[in-house]
Amino acid sequence: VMGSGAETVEYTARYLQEHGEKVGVVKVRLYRPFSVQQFLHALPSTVKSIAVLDRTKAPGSVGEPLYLDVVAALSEGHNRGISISPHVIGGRYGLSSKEFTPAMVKAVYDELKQDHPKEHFTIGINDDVTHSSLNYDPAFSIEHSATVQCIFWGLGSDGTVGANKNSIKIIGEETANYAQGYFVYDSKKSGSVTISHLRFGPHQIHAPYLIGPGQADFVACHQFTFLERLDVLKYAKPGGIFLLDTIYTSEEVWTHLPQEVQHDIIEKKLHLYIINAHKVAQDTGMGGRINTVMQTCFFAISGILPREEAIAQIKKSIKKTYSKRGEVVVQQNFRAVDATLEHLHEVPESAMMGIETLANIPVGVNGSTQRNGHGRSIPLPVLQRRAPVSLEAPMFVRDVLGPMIAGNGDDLPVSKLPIDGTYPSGTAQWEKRNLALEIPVWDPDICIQCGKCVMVCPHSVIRMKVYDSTELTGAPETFQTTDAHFKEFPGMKYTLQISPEDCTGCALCIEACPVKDKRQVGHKAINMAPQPPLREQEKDNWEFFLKLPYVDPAAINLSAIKNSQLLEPLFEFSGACSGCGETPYIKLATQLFGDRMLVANATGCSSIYGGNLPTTPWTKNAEGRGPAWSNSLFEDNAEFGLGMRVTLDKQQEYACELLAQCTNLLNEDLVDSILDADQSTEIGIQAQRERVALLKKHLQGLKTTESTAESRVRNLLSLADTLVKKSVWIIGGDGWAYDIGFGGLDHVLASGRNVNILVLDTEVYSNTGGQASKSTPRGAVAKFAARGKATPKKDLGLLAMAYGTVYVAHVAMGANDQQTLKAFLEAEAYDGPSLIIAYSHCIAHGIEMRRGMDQQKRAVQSGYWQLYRYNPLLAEEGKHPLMIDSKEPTLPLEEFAYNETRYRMLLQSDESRADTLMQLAKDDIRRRWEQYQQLAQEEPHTSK
Ligand SMILES: Cc1ncc(C[n+]2csc(CCOP(=O)(O)OP(=O)(O)O)c2C)c(N)n1
Ligand code: SF4
Ligand code: SF4
Ligand code: SF4
Repeated sequence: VMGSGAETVEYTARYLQEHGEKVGVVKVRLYRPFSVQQFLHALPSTVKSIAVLDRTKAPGSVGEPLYLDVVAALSEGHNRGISISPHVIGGRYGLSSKEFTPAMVKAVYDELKQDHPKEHFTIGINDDVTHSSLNYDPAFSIEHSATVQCIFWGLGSDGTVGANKNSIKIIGEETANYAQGYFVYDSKKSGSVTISHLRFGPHQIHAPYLIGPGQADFVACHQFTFLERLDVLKYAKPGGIFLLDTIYTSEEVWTHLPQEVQHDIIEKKLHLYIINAHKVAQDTGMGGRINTVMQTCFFAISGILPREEAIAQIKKSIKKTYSKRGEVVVQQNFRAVDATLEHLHEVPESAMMGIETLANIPVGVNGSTQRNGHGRSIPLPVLQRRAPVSLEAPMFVRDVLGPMIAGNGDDLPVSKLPIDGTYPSGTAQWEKRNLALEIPVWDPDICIQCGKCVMVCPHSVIRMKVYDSTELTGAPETFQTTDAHFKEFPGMKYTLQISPEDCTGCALCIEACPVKDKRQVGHKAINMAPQPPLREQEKDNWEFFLKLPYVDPAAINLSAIKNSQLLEPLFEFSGACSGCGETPYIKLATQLFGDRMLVANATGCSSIYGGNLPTTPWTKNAEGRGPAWSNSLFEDNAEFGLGMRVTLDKQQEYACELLAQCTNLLNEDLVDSILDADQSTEIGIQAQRERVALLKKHLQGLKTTESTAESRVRNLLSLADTLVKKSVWIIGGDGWAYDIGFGGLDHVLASGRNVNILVLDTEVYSNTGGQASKSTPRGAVAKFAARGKATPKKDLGLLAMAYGTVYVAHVAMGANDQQTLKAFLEAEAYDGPSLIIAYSHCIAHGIEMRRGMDQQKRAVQSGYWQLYRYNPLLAEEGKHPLMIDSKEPTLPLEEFAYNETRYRMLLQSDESRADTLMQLAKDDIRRRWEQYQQLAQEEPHTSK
């Protein structure tokens, strides 16, 4: 074996040797050049059989690379007269980041003992297709009994991971113990589940793998809601400690635990400790940061250090970390530590009602009553862990995506996975992450039905519909409705509805609502309220709402925000950060063009929240039409999208040829109307769709025996859909567009082809943690620009405008949603390359995310971000192609910039440099404003 698995094999071999087994391992440290001599020298003459492990797959080869080298080396050894000739088998391990544990190593050694071991095997997956995998016992462990193994369940950005890293540092540096930590995240950008695997102990730790099921001495759950959907206690070992953050008291908590959790606690005889960490944090001025509280609990009860020493170490670490921020912060943290110890309780057995009897009740029996130890009649648990996805979800979602959502994807057998790697769309709707503590509540009496809240929602959670009153039959009692105020829909009803289980609580919608109730200060037409009491009711309302029809896009003028927001989004519930500034733009594109859209997505945040397993937010409408999406690479996305366009154009051209050739077999009027169709409007597109449907029906009914005609009909049938206008979108971030994919982007802009390029400009590489790109403006702090970026932002829009044939728009939804909508419509309508550069606020900016849209407004008011549209069509009409849509800057740049940590940081660390860069940044703004004014006044010329 070589590489990452070697340590695990070595220490398992040592363990097995200590237990009398005759096993060993050769670690290959230098692979090339492969030294036959050294290898043979390392093999003992007694060796009977060898399993060669490769962490790679060489399809079509006789075996994997190291296996082939070993077989060849032994053969050469034989030629050189070395007499050993062991039996050699080869196996793959650790592919797709699969775990490789001592249990798996033992299975490999066990296989070698067989009379007829598998010649080629896999370990760590359940391959029920080729049956090459070896079985192993996951309970096998080689960890030293003095090593304490701990698991922590947290929610991305709740501080759990940071606190654990700190614990490792404290224990590793300040005590004689060894420490180790692994951190496992799911694929969401934030709001994700994190599992920290920590080991501590007096002996060196050689365990480069995660803690296995049933092996943890200590399990902490920092989010109570996880219990309802995740098997948090699967890691706990009998007699272990379970620490739970909960709002319930010792007396109350038991009945609020799902039955499966109760069973685990009883069967494994776990010690249950509880703390109301959020309350302790609030009361001690720590706000929502529960990390110090939970860390203190861990130190107090895990037994790794004596309690007094542990608390002293925490306080020492607090002093070291926070003294720079002043004594007030240090004392605040000390108070949190002391208050934690006062509020941390072990739940006594007497509070675990009817504990012995309950242990015998099978899971699934509930709702009845039972006498507890004090003779009181108490209700048996009514809660059960819910399935990861609804039982109404399609089978593939239940059987394959469900286990992935529950964190058990590695256990899926190979036969369950799609054979060609394609996954269905529309799957994010089944996740129901229930992240929001508070959700918006609509006040229909004061709502002006403007659609602004719907437009900004990054997660497509808040939606509005206009419908006939007859549709209200069967509506839940709490379903809210009011008269619609749309001139296109007289006498109709209107509802604004949110999906309570998909809302992330970002509050962007609340901030966007322009209506303030004059009678009630602080009350708007939507307002935040706690989610738990509303959840069931709003879930029913949402389900009813989903069944109401969407309006026909052909029946409305799409250029008004309120109309556009009646359209169905075909991008929903993504795992982007709560309040993300990128996703509202993508959602808007799908509302306008989603049923005929093809998307080429660059790598970046948008490819992660867009197409990472287990689910995808890209979805389809009731007719089954939705965007076709694919992600190629970071560097080639523009060309990838251009390829889609060229292919479509070629297919359409061929379809037209075939159509003309088949005229004699078809209705001539139909053929002509398809070939001459005007598809510049939604009405025109829908009419073409109907004609193409008719054409396909005709073609399916045609009986022709003549072979040329038969093949034309067959080909035309397969290409007919390309006769309906398609919209190609090339989407990515600024790292892609300004930097790594710029060469390709420029090539595509120059191609003249009809593609729409959407640049989600966060001004940094957001997905990889905020590295500077050429879009990062002067003065902003980013990774690789730690002292504030010294050079100005590249003007991508200006470069594109230089062609004269490219539609270019610079937009910021939070500053001017109407201009954004206009730009999207114009870009798509333009028969050539279009480039929309969209300002996207981001967690990387260090802002209060709920104020993201307001920050966009400030960006425009200060001139930091200009709004404009450059439309080559206007030049053809003799008009100015460049329209500046923002006003001359009025807001001092500081009032935008110093709202953001990325600018404030420099002010704090190096005020004089911050001042210098701020001055230069202001000069950049002034120069750009003057330059654009000049451009907008130049005599128009046609370049096309
Ligand atoms: C050629 C290449 N280099 C680096 C990466 C790693 N990588 C993935 S996403 C990303 C950053 C993307 O930044 P940006 O394009 O600005 O999009 P954002 O994440 O901000 O939406 C990087 C560097 C990669 N995938 N390919
Ligand atoms: S709070 Fe955020 S996620 Fe929830 S509906 Fe409003 S904008 Fe959407
Ligand atoms: S933003 Fe406010 S007024 Fe406008 S639709 Fe939403 S709730 Fe109604
Ligand atoms: S763009 Fe920023 S806010 Fe949006 S998902 Fe990426 S990191 Fe999060």
